Amino acid sequence: MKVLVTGAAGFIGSNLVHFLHRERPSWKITALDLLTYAGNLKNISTLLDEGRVSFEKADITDSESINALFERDKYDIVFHLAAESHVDRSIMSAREFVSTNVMGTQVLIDAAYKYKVAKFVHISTDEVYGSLGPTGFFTESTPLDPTSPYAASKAASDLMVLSFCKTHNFNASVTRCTNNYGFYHFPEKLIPLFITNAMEGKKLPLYGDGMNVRSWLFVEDHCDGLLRVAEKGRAGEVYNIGGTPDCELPNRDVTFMIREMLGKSKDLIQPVGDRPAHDRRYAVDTTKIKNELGWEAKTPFKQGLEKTVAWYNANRSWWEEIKSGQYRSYYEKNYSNRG
Ligand code: NAD
Ligand code: TDX
Repeated sequence: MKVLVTGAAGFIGSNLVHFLHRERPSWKITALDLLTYAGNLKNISTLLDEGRVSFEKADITDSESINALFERDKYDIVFHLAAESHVDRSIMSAREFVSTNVMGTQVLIDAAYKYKVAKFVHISTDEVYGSLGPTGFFTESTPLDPTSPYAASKAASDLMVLSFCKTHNFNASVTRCTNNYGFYHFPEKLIPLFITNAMEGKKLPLYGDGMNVRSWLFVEDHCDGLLRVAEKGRAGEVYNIGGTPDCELPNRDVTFMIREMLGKSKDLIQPVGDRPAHDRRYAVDTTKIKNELGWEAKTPFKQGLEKTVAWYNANRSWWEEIKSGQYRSYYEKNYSNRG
């Protein structure tokens, strides 16, 4: 089986490459990534060094390179994760989000359709549904109502994929997961930022009242769901993927748990100005993937968070290098005007 993973040097993509290599050792995996600020080859370097996975540096918006690759390799399955993925960056500038997330997805599905890829898995997000009130869950038929430019670009790409299923009988499934956490997570998102800031004795900048709720999914559980969708998911269908029942928490509680696990004082928490149009709550109904594909999240939040904290403790050089580089200018820009 020939498999392409796009965004394979990013957080979820690199975890997926490790997972697929472990679970399906006979598969020939190509890891594709442009290596933007968020891509880091170190995430998959052990597999690359041992020649177990091959790497292609390519831009998914470059149709010539993408078509040449598909013509050469004739993939059976494509897992599409390459994206601009950070909401705060999309608020500063939306252009790259439309280019990569919308145009890049269109280039990939054109190539996958032309070169007869048997299965295309498009990795999307629960953010396309918008913001929930204090109760209820997003189901796969909840209308799309994205808030941020990031979420709008993901919604557009989902609809483009689903249109190919309807128009061309393209065999694609769309997955919409909740917030992931785990190893190799770029330290601009809440959990890795707060773990690493706490380790450095730096403030934990909590947006607004800290009561926005997210539903946390351990990245390995997510990878297991993606493999099931690739092998058994139905064409033209959307599958929500979410965490264990204890995973839905206000940011304030997640911050508290991180601080406690690292034995840091309450003074580290710093309330800062809110994100514009900050979605209040996300939570997904996962009945469909459970009933159809037998998938359920396995990792309780506290256990996953402990493993994640231990990983950041054991891999300081990985994140210290990121935080000392060009990422610093983004950090200063994002947090300097929040008061
Ligand atoms: P990430 O930002 O860590 O990784 C994205 C990767 O895509 C990076 O390695 C980057 O170099 C690569 N990339 C960006 N532009 C590219 C281009 N033009 N061509 C080729 N590669 C390019 O993101 P992530 O958190 O791993 O998210 C992966 C996917 O999952 C995204 O599609 C995202 O929307 C989705 N998702 C993420 C989460 C989450 O909690 N992290 C939740 C829901 C959905
Ligand atoms: O410094 C911070 N302080 C803070 O309070 C940061 C970075 C975030 N937050 C809050 C905002 C959110 O309520 O924490 C919550 C999580 O924020 P992010 O980690 O930026 O994630 P979110 O905006 O929820 O989006 C994530 O989940 C869905 C991913 O970044 C997306 O790629 C994914 O689609």
